[in-house]
Amino acid sequence: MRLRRVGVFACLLVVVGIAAVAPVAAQSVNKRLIDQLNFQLIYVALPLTLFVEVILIYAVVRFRDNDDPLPTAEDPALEITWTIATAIILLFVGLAAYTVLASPYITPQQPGQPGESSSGLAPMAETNGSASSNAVRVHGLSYQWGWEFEYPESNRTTQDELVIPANREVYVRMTSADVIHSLFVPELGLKQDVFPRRTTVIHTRVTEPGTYRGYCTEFCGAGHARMRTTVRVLPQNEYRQWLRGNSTARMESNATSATG
Ligand SMILES: [Cu+2]
Repeated sequence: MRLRRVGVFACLLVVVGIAAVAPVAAQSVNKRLIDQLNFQLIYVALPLTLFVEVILIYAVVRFRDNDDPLPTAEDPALEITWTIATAIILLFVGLAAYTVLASPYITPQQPGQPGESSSGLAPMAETNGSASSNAVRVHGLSYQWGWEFEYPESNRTTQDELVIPANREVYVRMTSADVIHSLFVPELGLKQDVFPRRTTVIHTRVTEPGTYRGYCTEFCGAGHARMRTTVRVLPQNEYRQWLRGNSTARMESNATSATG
């Protein structure tokens, strides 16, 4: 009777635990993939943890006052069962993780061969043959201690701010002017190291317009802690306006400086 009560309590804990870690709506495709994987793993891990804990507590209580313990009896059937059960669980974890890792969003095709892009923001070749032709491409140059982003569709460059449209495929091709940096945007599930004389790529599609914080997660010198980025995600029409508005402004300022 007491055991049944413990069982009911354990089931309640599982339900409450799963509800507590249930993912809220993800802001990008990348984040959704990562959240789904975490959720799947928790589905497996929570009941297993409770199962082990319940057996442990039961054994401690049940055999707490045993003056004459018996040696453990061999039970081949039981041993084979738990070996196979463990193998099935590990296989599930491996497959679930691999499916996410193999996604072109989580692991985009990286062009970063040494010497391929040795000149900073020089025009870069297409990353991915299968990428849709209307994907947005941005070039990012990291340095001690900041970011410069260049938008090939216009003349615009931004400092420490990446501006991208929502609901479009986005590729950010990045390189470093000096040491190793990285771009980490936790809320969007993005994290990619950036190397000098190499190109690495972030591939995403953000579903929720908004402003997200980005950090450098490779220790890159005295200013590392201050190396922050803002990712501003605009609705598509606002993004087009932003691109147009700025390129005009730049052309005007170029014309002014040319005549002045
Ligand atoms: Cu850095």
